Amino acid sequence: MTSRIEKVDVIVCSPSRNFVTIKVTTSDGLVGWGDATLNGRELAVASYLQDHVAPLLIGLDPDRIEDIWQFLYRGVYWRRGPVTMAAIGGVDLALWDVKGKSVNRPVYQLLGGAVREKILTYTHTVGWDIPALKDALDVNLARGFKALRVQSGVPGLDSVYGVTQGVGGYEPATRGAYPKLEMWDSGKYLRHVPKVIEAAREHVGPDIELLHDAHHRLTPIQAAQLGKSLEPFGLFWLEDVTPGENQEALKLIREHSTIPLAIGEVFNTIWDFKDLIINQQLDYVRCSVMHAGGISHARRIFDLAALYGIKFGPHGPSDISPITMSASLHVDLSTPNLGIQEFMGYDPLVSEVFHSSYTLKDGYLHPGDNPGLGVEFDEKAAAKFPYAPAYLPYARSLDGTVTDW
Ligand code: EZ4
Ligand code: CO
Repeated sequence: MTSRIEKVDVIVCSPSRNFVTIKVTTSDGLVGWGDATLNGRELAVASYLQDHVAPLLIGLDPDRIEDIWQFLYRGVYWRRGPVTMAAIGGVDLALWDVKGKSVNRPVYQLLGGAVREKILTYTHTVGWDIPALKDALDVNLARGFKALRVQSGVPGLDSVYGVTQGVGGYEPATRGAYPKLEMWDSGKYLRHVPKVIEAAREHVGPDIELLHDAHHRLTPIQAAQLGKSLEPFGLFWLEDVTPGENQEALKLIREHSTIPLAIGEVFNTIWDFKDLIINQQLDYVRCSVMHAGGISHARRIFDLAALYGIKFGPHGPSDISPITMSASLHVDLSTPNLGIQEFMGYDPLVSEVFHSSYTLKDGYLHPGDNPGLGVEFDEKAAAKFPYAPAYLPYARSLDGTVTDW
């Protein structure tokens, strides 16, 4: 007898930071877990799911993942955008988890099986100044990482995205009802960052991959200058140099630099990437597997990229839950054109709620062989950590103008 979706629950919890989790229960008694976290807009996605999606899912056949995806995307007149696509992506993840559990296989086996033994991974390395950065590089090298994202403070600025000044890991969102203001100046950044990357390269030697994220801050010509100035240091990629809305900008950067470009952690669909891919204006597709509509849709983007020799490097920050992290790993393990996987890591409280089967060894991740996605959500533990408003910062330039964070 065909299985049916019997129940859909949406749980928002905050073990150190907010996560939106979907629970799909089937008439066979299977439970699938999906992640639909959108940093700073968690309740919008939760309402989208609870009020508008959950009622539509009841009674559907959970095996029909693609048909449900089409129904939630094409079947709704108002399409695309981060809230919609996180919601659809979350449902997609939960349904893949159900399917894996229904046949007792890890999801990567259903995607064609492993095409590699392990997944090259990079993590964040931050130091407010260059000596602190060198210490942080040593710590991450000792942890076994073969690839490191390098970010530092900028003299004359009090705070910089991606960097903490005190102890403890970097977490971009801060709790409270109002986003924190950070001041920004691209000139100061551009004059300083080549020294940082040069020092990092000197420190780690030629065989460690280094990455850097400009976080949408630059104008096209500033980005071209940055690409040129960082070229001697052999970066694996330079990420999000300009805001994603103006895709023509990357053409200009290409004319001036051979630095590999990664973009798209805020993109949601294949349509956001289409022109960049077919015009070969990027080298790495950066979307998260959940924010780009889940495994079903993200894989289509990665396949399109493969036609052009473009690789993918899924977004893996602390603000997507371990369920998306694991979903990425199943895709990474089974899709030929993987470049690298981001792994920012989580606060220890997160593992009280999310019990994950993936492993990290010598700088490589593996999703493990548990059926489904391999992450179980502990509802009792989650209840101890209720939603707490938290927002990403926003930025103004030194004269007070709102600018891109
Ligand atoms: O700042 O996910 O490459 N990674 C990143 C992230 C983003 C956060 C924003 O919520 O740029 O750390
Ligand atoms: Co980024």
